[in-house]
Amino acid sequence: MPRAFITGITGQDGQHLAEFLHSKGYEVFGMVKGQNNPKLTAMRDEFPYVEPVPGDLADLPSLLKALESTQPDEVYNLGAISFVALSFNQAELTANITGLGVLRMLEAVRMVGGATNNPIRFYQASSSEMFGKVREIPQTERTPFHPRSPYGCAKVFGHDITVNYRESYGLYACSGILFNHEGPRRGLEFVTRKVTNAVARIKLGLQEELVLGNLDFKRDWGYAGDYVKAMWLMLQQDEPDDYVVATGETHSGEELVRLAFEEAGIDDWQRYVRQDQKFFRPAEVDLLIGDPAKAQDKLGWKREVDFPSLVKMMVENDLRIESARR
Ligand code: GDR
Repeated sequence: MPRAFITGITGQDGQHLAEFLHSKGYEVFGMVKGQNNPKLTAMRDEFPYVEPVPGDLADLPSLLKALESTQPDEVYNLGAISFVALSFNQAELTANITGLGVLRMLEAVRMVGGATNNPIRFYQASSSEMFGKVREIPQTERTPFHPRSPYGCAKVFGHDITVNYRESYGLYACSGILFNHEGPRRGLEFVTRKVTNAVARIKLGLQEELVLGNLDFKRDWGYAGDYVKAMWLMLQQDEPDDYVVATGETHSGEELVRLAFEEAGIDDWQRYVRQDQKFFRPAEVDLLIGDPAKAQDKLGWKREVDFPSLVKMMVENDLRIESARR
């Protein structure tokens, strides 16, 4: 049975990846931080096959112990402070966890190593936020980075140090540059889920308005369930490499809002939406659109869920959840 170790197991991608690897016959270990972490109980209920392992990306000895005790074949580093807006307020913490956390995990992988004929394979969750103020359209693996937030800066460090460990020590280390990926498991702080949840609540008469920040942005949005398959495929190749994972399409914030309201049968969405400065960021990423050609050609990866189907899936899910709460 192959063994996978995942950081960020309680997040959206950790859940999808655990489910996917379990279906492939993996033994799945999930790193859980803190004392009496409230997310642990929920994880045990929903994913009983995931074995929790204590550890923290801020603490190298804990990572060493975690890898020594689990002896994984594959390590997926999905753990991070992942909310861009929060990173402006907690920049140092973001640099420590989202940036230096990658270095600590790589160092643990290098030191624990794995069997000589079967060294540990490492996946780093890199992000389209590294492109920030984009230098090229569409963005590829060769597009220069220009991050626009402490989060983006930390992810650039994580990406570069992953490439550096591969080149310096011959680690099988891959960096997946994933564009935005969403779904029913997305946290309510992110714009897609915030919108679909508010739409459901407005439809059911539980909420009167939806307050947002800047809507003049464009994102390449895909479905998280599709994207975790690309992570796994990267670690099954002969050689480690870096890949952009994206849909190749871009949609505006306004389009997202309109579609979500329409999905719930509400056409006059402007009546319900208000903008507030408090949701604007000090610097914005205006336009992201990725070119997934390399992932398609070399990994044979392709997205299954398109943007309208994604919005529909999320609105339907929130209508179900919110109706049950009524
Ligand atoms: P992003 O996702 O920053 O792209 O990073 P998010 O959904 O937070 O923001 C997308 C865009 O929406 C605008 N926006 C708002 N965003 C939020 N969260 N709340 C609002 O009320 C709101 N109003 C407008 C934002 O300004 C932004 O332009 C996500 C994260 O998952 C990262 O961890 C990941 O690396 C990247 O995607 C790829």
